[in-house]
Amino acid sequence: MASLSDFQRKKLGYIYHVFYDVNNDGKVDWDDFSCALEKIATLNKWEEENPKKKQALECLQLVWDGLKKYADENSDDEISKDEWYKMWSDCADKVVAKQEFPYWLSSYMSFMFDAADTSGDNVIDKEEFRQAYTSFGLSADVCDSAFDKFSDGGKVQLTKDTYSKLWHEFFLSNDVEAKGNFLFGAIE
Ligand SMILES: [Ca+2]
Ligand SMILES: [Ca+2]
Repeated sequence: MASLSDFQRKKLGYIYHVFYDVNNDGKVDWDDFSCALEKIATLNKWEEENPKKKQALECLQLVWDGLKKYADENSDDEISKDEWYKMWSDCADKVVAKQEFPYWLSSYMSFMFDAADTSGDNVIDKEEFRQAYTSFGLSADVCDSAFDKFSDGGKVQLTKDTYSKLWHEFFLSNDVEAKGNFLFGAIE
């Protein structure tokens, strides 16, 4: 079993709290995905009956089912932080070898990209990034400086390809200088 470095644990612990445990009750369950859906609907100004909201709900249900299947060892419909680390530890080798993420995580990546790209031009600009991530509780300053880091001062556009590359770096890299470390704000 691959074990995670302290740096990887730090990154994974950070996103567990900031982007998965959305309602901040110390565990990850369906309620968190439900909260995330409401945030994303507000961000994109979707009315209750907008078909995009229904599509987003269906996507999040697939993501949650996938996450549960991989991580919820004791089948209590919650992903504890220990289960979260264990899942990452177990899949680290597989992922590194194949450079391929579990399908639920790839779906989630694509979903989060589209959710933040509110103008729909397939690029997340600095303002869209700030709006999306402040809705998850980050400060505007943290968002802006993170954006400058991973976009190399705005030189690299945040397209889906760039996003995917940075996303992989975030989850896999042990390099503290890797740009992908900033994709979700500041790890501290
Ligand atoms: Ca929670
Ligand atoms: Ca569990």
